[in-house]
Amino acid sequence: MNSQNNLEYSKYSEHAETSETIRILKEFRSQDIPYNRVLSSMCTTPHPLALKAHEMFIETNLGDPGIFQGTKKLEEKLIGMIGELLHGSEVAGYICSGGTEANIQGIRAGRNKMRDKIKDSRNPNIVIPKSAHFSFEKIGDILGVEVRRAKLDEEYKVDVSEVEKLMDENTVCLVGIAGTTELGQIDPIVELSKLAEENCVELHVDAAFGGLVIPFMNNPYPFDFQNDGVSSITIDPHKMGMATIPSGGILFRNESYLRALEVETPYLTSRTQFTLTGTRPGTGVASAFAVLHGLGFDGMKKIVMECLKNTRLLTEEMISLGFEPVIDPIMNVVSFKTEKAEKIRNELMKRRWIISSIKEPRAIRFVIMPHVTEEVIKEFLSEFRKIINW
Ligand code: 0PR
Repeated sequence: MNSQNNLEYSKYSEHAETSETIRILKEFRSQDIPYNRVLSSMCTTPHPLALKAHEMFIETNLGDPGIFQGTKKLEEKLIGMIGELLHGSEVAGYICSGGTEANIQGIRAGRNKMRDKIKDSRNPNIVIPKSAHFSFEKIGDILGVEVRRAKLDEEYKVDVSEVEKLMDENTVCLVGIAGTTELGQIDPIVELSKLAEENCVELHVDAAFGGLVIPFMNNPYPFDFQNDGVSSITIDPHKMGMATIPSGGILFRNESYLRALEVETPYLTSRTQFTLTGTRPGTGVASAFAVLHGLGFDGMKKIVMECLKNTRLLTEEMISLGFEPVIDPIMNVVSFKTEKAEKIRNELMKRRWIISSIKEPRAIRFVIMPHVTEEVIKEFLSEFRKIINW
């Protein structure tokens, strides 16, 4: 903040700690449940580097990149870094509000590029796995595309033969998920990519969660641009990237997808805009860059490995209590079968512990983020043991 701003704001910051305004803010904020009691969230406490960067970029607006030229360049650098992680050589994309917006833009670009190639341009459809995130419901509604849901196999991966059955001459895009919301499962992206290529349709990979987990695992599954059929990837720094909210990522194989999203912006410092929102914070860019650059590949790997270790710890303890995981955890998401899922969740909620439940199959679900340490898991389990004996 420059000195002029300091002068303007000084009257407000006087007695800030004791003022009525701050008291009210603290009162409401204290009603939120702290992350160390939340075992269901894909978001986490921002990394200290992210916090510092957020503060530095607090007033930036990438909706007007002619003003925030440095922030725009930083975004390009970050997209390049993520693109490299995702094995793309010509990637283009941007940092958005989250996985929902990234998925909307991925499908929108694919639809726009395919519009003139399908039989009936007014009736495009996409084929997604049954396990897809609910953001695809919104996509169907907003974009006017028919959403066809393919069945899963016994491991809860999309069944590629079912995807094939649902495709027709109006299919614009297939979707695969690298890290499903409920189970952390990875769809057979390699096979989906071949199918997309054979049929000349786009393939969007939703790696909102898994995109910043899989690359740091031992023997990572090839879910990214190394498959020639993959056109776009959702990858969210505000999940495992430990960036500040909002920070989502949409990356495309090349710039032609951005061109398919462009509208003219007559009076701004830039001539066109390919983003969904207009005004857009630079904090997500800065905080994501700070974490990825500051920690580097090795630092990220260390954090992911710790989360995977803690996931195994929780899984072993739950098995010893008689619970069976729906699938052997692949990443730091794990669900356990139980008919009493909702009851357990509600009982824990009363005690201010947050887990989630899923319906198919009925199970309780955990996401072992960096804030879910070994200590948190042990504390949780001691409370959990008390409530499962009814
Ligand atoms: N794609 C996948 C695979 C996701 O898991 C999610 C969100 C999205 C897209 C959408 O991302 P945004 O929420 O950033 O738009 N998955 C989490 C979920 O629905 C989001 C979440 C995060 C929910 C923190 C609760 C929470 O405390 O479970």
